[in-house]
Amino acid sequence: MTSHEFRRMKDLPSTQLLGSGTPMCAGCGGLEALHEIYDVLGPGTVFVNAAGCMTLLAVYPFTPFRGSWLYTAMASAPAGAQGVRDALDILIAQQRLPAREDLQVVVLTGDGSAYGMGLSATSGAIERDLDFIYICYDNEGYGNTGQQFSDATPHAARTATSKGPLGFSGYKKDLFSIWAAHKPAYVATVIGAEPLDLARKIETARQLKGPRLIIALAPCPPGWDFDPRETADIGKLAVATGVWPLKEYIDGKVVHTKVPHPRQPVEAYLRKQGRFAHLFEPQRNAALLQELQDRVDRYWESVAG
Ligand SMILES: Cc1ncc(C[n+]2csc(CCOP(=O)(O)OP(=O)(O)O)c2C)c(N)n1
Ligand code: SF4
Ligand SMILES: [Mg+2]
Repeated sequence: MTSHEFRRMKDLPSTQLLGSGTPMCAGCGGLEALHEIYDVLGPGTVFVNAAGCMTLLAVYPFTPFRGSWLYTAMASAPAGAQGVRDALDILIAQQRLPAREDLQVVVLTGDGSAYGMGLSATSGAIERDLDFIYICYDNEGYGNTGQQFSDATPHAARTATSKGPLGFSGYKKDLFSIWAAHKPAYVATVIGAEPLDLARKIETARQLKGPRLIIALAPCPPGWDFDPRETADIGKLAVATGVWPLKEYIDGKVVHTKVPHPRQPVEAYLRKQGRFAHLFEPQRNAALLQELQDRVDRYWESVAG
């Protein structure tokens, strides 16, 4: 989003901007990444959005973007993208739309859709070689409905639906590998706190055709329980500790674009977030902390060399 567009957004009365007048959270890491992504993609973008926090960005007929916005059910965004792509192709074929005015079709959903409810529709769209970019802002839970756990929630995190002494018993699904197994045009992980890495990947994705996925880890102050001022620091720690590997899949190969060396202890990342406070208080859970560190170490050992 350009500063001009952002000013335009702020100039709107809040009731027009966000319907209920409720602003999105300060320090939203998803919004930070989306600002940066839109700076590269630009106004020739049609967003196809499934229900989640970013849905608050559009209240008919307003959005803070210059392009268009289509809202779909949680499981259906890639199907919506297929319809938009088909309509554009037909208009171009019938010379009712000049090819130079073609638009980039971009699915924008949270992890609830991308890792879970929408995965079947996504798999079908990749299979059909749909020409679209899928942006998942991954706040590791159902943020909009109060941070219930999702398929992207990390092991041991406390959520509204995993409040026990050990937090979430499951493990974060590996969406990057699930997409890569479909052999699409492009898959990348990004984070708003590393804007140069992010911008290069969005530019790469923009120039390719076919199914392309961008997963942006999205530090979420209320869901992860930290001060909104810490969003960038926590994002950088996710990378520096090796918890969020920055990588891309292109031409059939996976490349790590930023290898943290030496890696900081995972604890430095966990300590900053209330959702992991039970690992430190009332007493330190050394075994669980070690398990979390071991998982990260094993990942980096498996990709070394
Ligand atoms: C089929 C369906 N189930 C549940 C909901 C209620 N709902 C709206 S937003 C949301 C959370 C979505 O989570 P995610 O995709 O991670 O986006 P976030 O809210 O975190 O931005 C849910 C469960 C819905 N809209 N549709
Ligand atoms: S709940 Fe989290 S993801 Fe949703 S708007 Fe707030 S900070 Fe952003
Ligand atoms: Mg989410």
